[in-house]
Amino acid sequence: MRFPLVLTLQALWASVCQTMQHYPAWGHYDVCKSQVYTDEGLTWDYMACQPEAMDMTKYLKVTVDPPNITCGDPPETYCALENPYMCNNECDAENEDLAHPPELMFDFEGRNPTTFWQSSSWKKYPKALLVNITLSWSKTIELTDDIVVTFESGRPEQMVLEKSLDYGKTWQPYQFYATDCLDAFTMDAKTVQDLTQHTLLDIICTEEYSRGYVWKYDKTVRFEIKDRFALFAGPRLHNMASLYGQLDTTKNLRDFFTITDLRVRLLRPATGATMVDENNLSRYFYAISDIKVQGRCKCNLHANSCVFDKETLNCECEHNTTGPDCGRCKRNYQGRTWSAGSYLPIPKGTANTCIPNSIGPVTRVCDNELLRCQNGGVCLNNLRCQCTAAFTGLLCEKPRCESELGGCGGPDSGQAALSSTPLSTLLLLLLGSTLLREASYRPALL
Ligand SMILES: *[C@@H]1O[C@H](CO)[C@@H](O)[C@H](O)[C@H]1NC(C)=O
Ligand SMILES: *[C@@H]1O[C@H](CO)[C@@H](O)[C@H](O)[C@H]1NC(C)=O
Ligand SMILES: *[C@@H]1O[C@H](CO)[C@@H](O)[C@H](O)[C@H]1NC(C)=O
Ligand SMILES: *[C@@H]1O[C@H](CO)[C@@H](O)[C@H](O)[C@H]1NC(C)=O
Ligand SMILES: [Ca+2]
Repeated sequence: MRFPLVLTLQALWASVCQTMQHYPAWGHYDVCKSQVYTDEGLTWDYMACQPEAMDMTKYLKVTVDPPNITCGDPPETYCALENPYMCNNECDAENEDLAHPPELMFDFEGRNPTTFWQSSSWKKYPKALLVNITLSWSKTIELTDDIVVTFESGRPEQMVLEKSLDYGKTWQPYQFYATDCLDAFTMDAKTVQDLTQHTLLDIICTEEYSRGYVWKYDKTVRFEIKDRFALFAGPRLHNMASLYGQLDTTKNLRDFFTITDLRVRLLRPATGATMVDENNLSRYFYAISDIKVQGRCKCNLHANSCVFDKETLNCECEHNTTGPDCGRCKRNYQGRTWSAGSYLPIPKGTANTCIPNSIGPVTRVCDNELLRCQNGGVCLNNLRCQCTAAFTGLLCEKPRCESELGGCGGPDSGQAALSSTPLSTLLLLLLGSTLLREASYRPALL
């Protein structure tokens, strides 16, 4: 019996691996609950869930500081950075075709010519040309992809990307950008490739996106989210499970990718390789055609959708939670303290639902922190363990065959091989159900 079982195992494992590779929804946590048949009949099974990642620029409010730094009031003509005799860039706030308001950083791009926001020129040189572009969501969001700022002008020689986690009250730098990091910020130049799992949260200064005259062809400035994810999930992000596991247990890591606001601080415009031409300052300005921000509403794994209503984003909370981020229990559902859902165990996570007050002092059967359900069992609402098909008992401590007539059979039986082989939970589940189809099934006595 053992030999064919091993073959089945290998076949199963191969098909599990294939499913994981070809099934992009793996680990997406897109369902909050489902109906399941258990020993007690039809019940709800609650799972950790989160909204889809989306284009977050549709839901932001943009502020440019100082307020009158946007070009066109009064109208102005600009010259090209690489050619001071080419002066055909006109800005006039009164003329729709020649105006460059902030909204043009977030409109649909892909048309030709591009649409862009533009600042007035560096007329007050050598006084610094400082501009803040602040993006506010009034909602906590989690970044899922690189932030990409595309410049229509040359990329700035100095800039800082900042983030806020408290709706703009306090700001922390995310990344520094300069042609010369040491000179501009007294920081050593690094790239995201220099980071490791241990230094992932370091704030670096990079010269990658500010260099020299190549700007005509390379216009983007990035904040690399995916490269940071890859430190845990592997180069092609195929091991998202590992990343989710880390996010679950490390608050700092989770917070690093969480924001309510972003700020691009422009500190010095592109001047080219040469010195600043004081006779023709119309060559120096900032212009941005596009800013990309991909992310999802932070709902603490208690919602799979987030709606934009009355100009704000709100999680549609499940699991009897409430609040903009599902950050507390609903009234009358405070039977135990609120906690965020958990990505673990993979793939369905743990919902950590809020429970009614009336249940009174709850007798906790299981606990997710200590993972007391055994043999792959999952703790449901701290009230009971949901065991895999091969196990039973309050904490799934008993092999199911023990409660059947004749016990578990000899050491060569399939069940014995099963329980002595360390296998993933998933595999156990699959295998359990195939075995059960053959074995006669009897509900266990609790
Ligand atoms: C830009 O924001 C920073 C704080 O993030 C502030 O110190 C600075 O004064 C602002 N600059 C402008 C031009 O508003
Ligand atoms: C913006 O307004 C301030 C104060 O009103 C003024 O000092 C400054 O010159 C203005 N800047 C531009 C570019 O118009
Ligand atoms: C800048 O150069 C252009 C092209 O030669 C010229 O029309 C313009 O007057 C110059 N501006 C200044 C301030 O010299
Ligand atoms: C919330 O509470 C109601 C009433 O007890 C219950 O029917 C429902 O299933 C609960 N929902 C969740 C997600 O726990
Ligand atoms: Ca645009």
